[in-house]
Amino acid sequence: DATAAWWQDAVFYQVYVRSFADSDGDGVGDLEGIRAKLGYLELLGVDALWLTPFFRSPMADHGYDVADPRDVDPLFGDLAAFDRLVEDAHGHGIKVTIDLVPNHTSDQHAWFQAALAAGAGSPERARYYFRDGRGSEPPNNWTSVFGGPAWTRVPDGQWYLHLFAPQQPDLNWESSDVRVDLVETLRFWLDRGVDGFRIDVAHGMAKPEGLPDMDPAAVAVMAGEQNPEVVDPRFDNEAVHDVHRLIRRVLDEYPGRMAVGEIWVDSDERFARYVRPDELHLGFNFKLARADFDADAVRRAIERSLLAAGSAPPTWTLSNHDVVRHVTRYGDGAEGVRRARAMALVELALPGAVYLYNGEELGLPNVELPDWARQDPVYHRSGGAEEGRDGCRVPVPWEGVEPPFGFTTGSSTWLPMPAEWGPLTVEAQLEDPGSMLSLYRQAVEIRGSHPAFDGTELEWYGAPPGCFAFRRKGGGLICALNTTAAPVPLPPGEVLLSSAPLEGTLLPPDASVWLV
Ligand code: ISL
Repeated sequence: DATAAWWQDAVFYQVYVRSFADSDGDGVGDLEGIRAKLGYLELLGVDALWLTPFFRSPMADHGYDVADPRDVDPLFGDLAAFDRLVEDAHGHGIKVTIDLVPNHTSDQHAWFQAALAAGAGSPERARYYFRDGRGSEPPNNWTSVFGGPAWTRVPDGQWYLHLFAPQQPDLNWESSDVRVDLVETLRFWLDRGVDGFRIDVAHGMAKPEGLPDMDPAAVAVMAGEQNPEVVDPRFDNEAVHDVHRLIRRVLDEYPGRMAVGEIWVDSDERFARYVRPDELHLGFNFKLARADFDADAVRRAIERSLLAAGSAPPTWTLSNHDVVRHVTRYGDGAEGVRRARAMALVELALPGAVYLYNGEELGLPNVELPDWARQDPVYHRSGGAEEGRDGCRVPVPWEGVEPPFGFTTGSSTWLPMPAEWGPLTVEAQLEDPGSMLSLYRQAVEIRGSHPAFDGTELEWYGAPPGCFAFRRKGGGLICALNTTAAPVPLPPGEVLLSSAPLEGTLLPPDASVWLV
């Protein structure tokens, strides 16, 4: 459909900037590193990048604590490097979208420092949530998503709200300063040529009048889903939709730009409200990332994602920088890899926007890191009780036979890389037709060019237990998945691609196939 906007069926590639490619030898990925790999990204065939935060930050949450949203942190480069990256990416036919973190700032942001200095009742404090406590207790019983109370006391006795780490104070979206500043940030990057934004915690921002206590049953664990039975006053408040409408009004002044929200809202009806025509263009849901490798569970995740998208295109995510990589979720080792191959074809068969996470095209597993190497504040704040998210953030292996596998010209990397990753490098997989990388390249290519992928509606076929098959009504692509331990008959049709060698007319266990 030539009239469709580019993002409606795009393959996005999430670059976790710290971990993609390092150009200056400090062991941390950077913008020039990404620029040097644009040839690879073009070969992979992705339409657009999502860059995780590279803004000025003290890195208490690896950049999701932003001290200046309109500047590049020196760790990652500078504004000139960003401009070069956008220009070259566009030259390769790749769009660039960036992360926006509107729910909170860093505690090192000039506004928060001014608020600390200014004292109770000041306009400086009104940009955040500063409150008096209840006696010596916090103002309410809210907990932080990263564990512990959502309030921290400052020397003069007041408390400030942080739904994440104490270094991430929540902004008050009733403050006009906060709104005006967001518009300035949007324009700043739009004028530099970015094609869109990923909105962090898009279900956050607005807080209910009076900050009422939460029902402890609403406690959402990290990367958890809210309990649909109870209302969680911390998230999904009505006024958040005003913020999304504000963002949309600005974006609409710039043709072809888009925003996708990170939306952890369990109810499909409430989720759909974020992607109404005057709000976000797309919303991430995490249903595929949470489904076991089981045909019924995957089918349910697909059907619910379609419902939750409402009239917007759905989005699909198997992995990101907050969840255990899917090779590992599916059982690790050869089994995990087989299943990840099968799910790659399921994901890339679906209508809507696909978000790949850097390294998934190489079949990287989650890494079990030694305690000394762990960096995630989620791990440290829980005193080690929570695993943390470092295991999915280990740098990408590019070439060679030992760490740092071409990730950096230096000798060490911000998280250690496993010695056994030699066979997983881009170099090792590029020319191997049986590699995960070759499967992704073929699948992305076919998805983008074959008429069987036309149309957005799905139709489900009857399939043996533990299997499913759907057909894209417009173009006729059929995708079948077998999650059982025995081979099953293939649906009729001509095979376009399969995740594993087919056994005659049988689809092997842990495999999927595309037919037309
Ligand atoms: O709110 C949640 C559950 O209701 C969480 O899952 C939350 O949405 C999620 O942790 C938000 O993640 C994003 O914002 C964090 C950052 O640490 C993550 O890396 C980012 O993806 C704070 O900015």
